[in-house]
Amino acid sequence: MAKKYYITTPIYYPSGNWHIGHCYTTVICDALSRFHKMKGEEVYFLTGTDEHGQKVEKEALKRGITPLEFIDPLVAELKDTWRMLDIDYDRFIRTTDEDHVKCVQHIYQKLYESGDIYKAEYEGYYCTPCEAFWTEGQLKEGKCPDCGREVTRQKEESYFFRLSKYAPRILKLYEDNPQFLQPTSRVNEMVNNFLKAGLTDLSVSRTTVKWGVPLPFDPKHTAYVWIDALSNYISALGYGTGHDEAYKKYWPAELHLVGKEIVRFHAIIWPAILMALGEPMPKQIYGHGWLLIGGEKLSKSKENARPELTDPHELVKRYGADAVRYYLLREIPFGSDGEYTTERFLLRINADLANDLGNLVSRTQAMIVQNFDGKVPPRGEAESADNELISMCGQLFERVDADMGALNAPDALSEIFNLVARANKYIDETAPWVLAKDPAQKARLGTVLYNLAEVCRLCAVALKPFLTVAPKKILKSFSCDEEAGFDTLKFGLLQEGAAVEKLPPVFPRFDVKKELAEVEKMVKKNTPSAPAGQLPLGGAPSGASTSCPPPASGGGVGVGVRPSTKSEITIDDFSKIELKIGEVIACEKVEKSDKLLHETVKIGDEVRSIVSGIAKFYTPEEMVGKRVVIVTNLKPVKLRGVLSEGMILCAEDEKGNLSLLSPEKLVESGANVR
Ligand code: ME8
Repeated sequence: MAKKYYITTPIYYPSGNWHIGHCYTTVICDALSRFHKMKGEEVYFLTGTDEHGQKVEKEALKRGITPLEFIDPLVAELKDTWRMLDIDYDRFIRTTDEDHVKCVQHIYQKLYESGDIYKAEYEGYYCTPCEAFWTEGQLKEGKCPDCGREVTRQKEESYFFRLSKYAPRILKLYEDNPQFLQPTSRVNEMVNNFLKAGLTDLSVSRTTVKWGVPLPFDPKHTAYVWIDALSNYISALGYGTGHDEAYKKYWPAELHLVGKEIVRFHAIIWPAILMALGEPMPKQIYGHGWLLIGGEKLSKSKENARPELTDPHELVKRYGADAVRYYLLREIPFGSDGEYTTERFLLRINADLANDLGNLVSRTQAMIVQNFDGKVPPRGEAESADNELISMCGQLFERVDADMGALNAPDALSEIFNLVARANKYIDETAPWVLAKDPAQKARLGTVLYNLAEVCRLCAVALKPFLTVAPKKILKSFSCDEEAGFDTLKFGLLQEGAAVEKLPPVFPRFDVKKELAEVEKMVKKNTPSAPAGQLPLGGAPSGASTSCPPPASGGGVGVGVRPSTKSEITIDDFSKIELKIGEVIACEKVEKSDKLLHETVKIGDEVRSIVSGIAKFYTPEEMVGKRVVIVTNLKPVKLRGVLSEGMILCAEDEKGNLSLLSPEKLVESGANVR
């Protein structure tokens, strides 16, 4: 029997002004869903919209229309965004769907009958944008601790869910199933910020909000939007509706992928509801990071989501669905935040898609057309120069599968593009244009071109879950089945003699300067006062480019360089220092230190722990995603008990301010610095 794979995105608030950050969760889920489908699994991929609640009620009232008249066009726009990005979901659920409403009422009725829901009076604070309840003690300076906005005081009759009762079972759930909540940092957050202190019962109904699901046992109350919303994961499968075949087949979900700000609803409230219902737990909740602009979450409410720069429709129209999907899947280290700028986006797609993959395909096809009349040449005998390339092809699926098993699309793509890079190097090593001049080398030329065509085919198949346009074009141009699955990821299946068509460039190469100038012009036209330096166009977040300093000991931190006076060294002395580019994939403060940050840095395939004395100049959030220069052969030391396996370099000004050194262009982590 085929393995089942049920995967969900959160359901989106119909807020409109969809930005590229909204697309992040859904594009990853789509890639995972396509990947598992290609493995032959029975996949159910769910997404949708979260339509009830005070926010919508107020917006509709303001416009003098009904909530549905307000929501419907926004839902249509979101569906259109998913169509443009080739999101292939199995169901788009709306919390206004009849079967969903029926399921929510069933859940409330069941919990009311079992005594897990009881009536009392709610007194506390409510954040409407987050649709979250807070006690006075939880507020930060009187504002919502999550988003920092105003809260309103509420006092009303309400039904409560006995959340407090489930705290010990939730803690045990985390302990017994380390995979349940990932990455592990989110477990610490849940335990330290919420569970340790004990949970209070949760107000789960409102009498002041009319736009919601009426409670079956007391219809003047409507359901709390988070219980309504979370229930979508099982209502979509027919739970509680009398038609629950899909529920029996697919539940428990393999994965709820959500943004990190909504982990607490998914990792505390949702398990407690399921426990109260006596239903099994989802296998994993993964709280991913955010797309940032200038170090802040890209967000409509923060007004950093500029349509000219971040509207997915505009981006897809200008650069294509593959480019947007590729950027989202490749650029942001999974689990961490990642800075979004137009420049980074363009550099990434130019470097990987247009240069590396695009050139490999077009060079291979051009040489086959020129030398073999547009037919795949005979494979011939492999020589030792071919071994490494062929062996990488043999390992491709296994490696990509391991990365996708860990939900790590950036690493999976990096495996595929390592093969592309190896093939481009193979072209330089075997110099087919030289072979082509010597008729005695025709068979060898055929073998080289066969191998290259095979790499193109294999990479196209492996890329199908991630990109939806170009891989099919590439497969078709080599006369291969566009619907090919992973069973075809074996070296040597390409048919000798099959027709090869020379494609026009599969990925256009964008002129970065020109694009940036055009985008800036558009922004300025729409907001003449926009200060150019604050637009997310350039390489680093505004106001926070590169920096860092050292504690005295060997490990850890950057060196301030002054025009000075150390004794002369020879080039041999200098060459003893190994410098590489690293990418900061996670960062946190070192406990009890106001100077030190602890970074996790990816250097090529290696991940290292580094401690740096830069906490006064950079926040951990600013550090994540930065590419920095690292001394990699420094003897490891422990700083405040934390291992430091290298030093991040910084410039230091006269006042002792530190600024990180970063490569001026986008350079892969692991690159040598010399
Ligand atoms: O939270 N970077 O809906 P939502 C990455 N309705 N992801 C981002 C992002 C950014 N800058 N901005 C938004 C809700 N997202 C609830 C969910 S589920 C039962 C109810 C992601 O429209 C965000 O993290 O505010 C979340 O995963 C998704 O967009 C929907 O957010």
